[in-house]
Amino acid sequence: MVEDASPRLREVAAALTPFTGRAQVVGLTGSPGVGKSTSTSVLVGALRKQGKRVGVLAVDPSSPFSGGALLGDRVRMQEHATDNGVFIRSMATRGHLGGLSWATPQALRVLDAAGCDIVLIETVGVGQSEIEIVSLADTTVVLLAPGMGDGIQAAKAGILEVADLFVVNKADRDGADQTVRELRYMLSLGDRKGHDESGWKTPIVKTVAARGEGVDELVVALDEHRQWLERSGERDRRRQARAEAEIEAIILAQMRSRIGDVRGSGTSLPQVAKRVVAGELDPYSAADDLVETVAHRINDESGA
Ligand SMILES: Nc1nc2c(ncn2[C@@H]2O[C@H](COP(=O)(O)OP(=O)(O)OP(=O)(O)O)[C@@H](O)[C@H]2O)c(=O)[nH]1
Ligand SMILES: [Mg+2]
Repeated sequence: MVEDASPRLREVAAALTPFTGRAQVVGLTGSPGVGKSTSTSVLVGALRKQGKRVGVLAVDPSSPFSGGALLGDRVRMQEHATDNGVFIRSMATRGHLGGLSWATPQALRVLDAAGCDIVLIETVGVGQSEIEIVSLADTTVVLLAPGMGDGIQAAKAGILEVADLFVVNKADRDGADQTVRELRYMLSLGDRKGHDESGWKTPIVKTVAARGEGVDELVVALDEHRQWLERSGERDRRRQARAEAEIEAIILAQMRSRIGDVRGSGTSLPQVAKRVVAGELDPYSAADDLVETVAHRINDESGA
């Protein structure tokens, strides 16, 4: 229903709400091929050993396919496929649904209400999706690999600020310690500028995901972050911001889908635009008229 944007989703979301808010939402992001899926899979294994129920959303913002299109991921996740304590879904969000921001929070709500203790969201770090994952996750994990110049790139892309936790994966390769040093140095610069007044010291975990090495440390770091989020009140602050963003997205989507509606009252985007072009109306007044009309329309529809 989430993927098809079913009209009944509204009803379902309302029914699920009392059961939500329990899962720790962990976003994993990083450049293509850095080892996100491999890490996710071994993380699932480690979390299952602790008896945790785990949800996985693999979000591919560039793929027009949905419903489990990331074949590579599915193969890698195969070992968890028959485990009732694991739910895995590949989602594609560009295309008909338009953006990570729309479908992913809904899917997240479903997994949360289904009793997942932790939900892992994997997404390729391609600019916008990094920012979007941050607004979704309680804990954002940024993965890097040695020899990709990732340390420097991370600093440039503003990733240092969004990461709660760094993973330097492929530590079996040359240059892993160098990458860790670069990161540590750049994080220390951030500290001096007062970036981290909140009291969380961003850990850097070295892993060889392909061999499962370092994963226990990663699990510990994730749990420490969860505890810190609760203690510091930061979790609630982040969730407040997340809810605000979600509500805003819904409002904007509702507005956007209706401003072009030419039925009825004669106030629609093309119509007021025509009057602006003709010099009969200024764009600000046109916007005011349109917002008012759309608000009435939304009210009428939800009242009906
Ligand atoms: N040497 C080495 N290779 C690894 C390690 N972890 C993963 N790989 C390999 O790196 C490749 C990419 O791993 P994935 O887990 O698919 O990476 P990803 O970040 O999910 O990739 P995309 O989803 O395509 O962005 C695979 O061939 C993995 O086997 C590691 O620790 N060491
Ligand atoms: Mg992957």
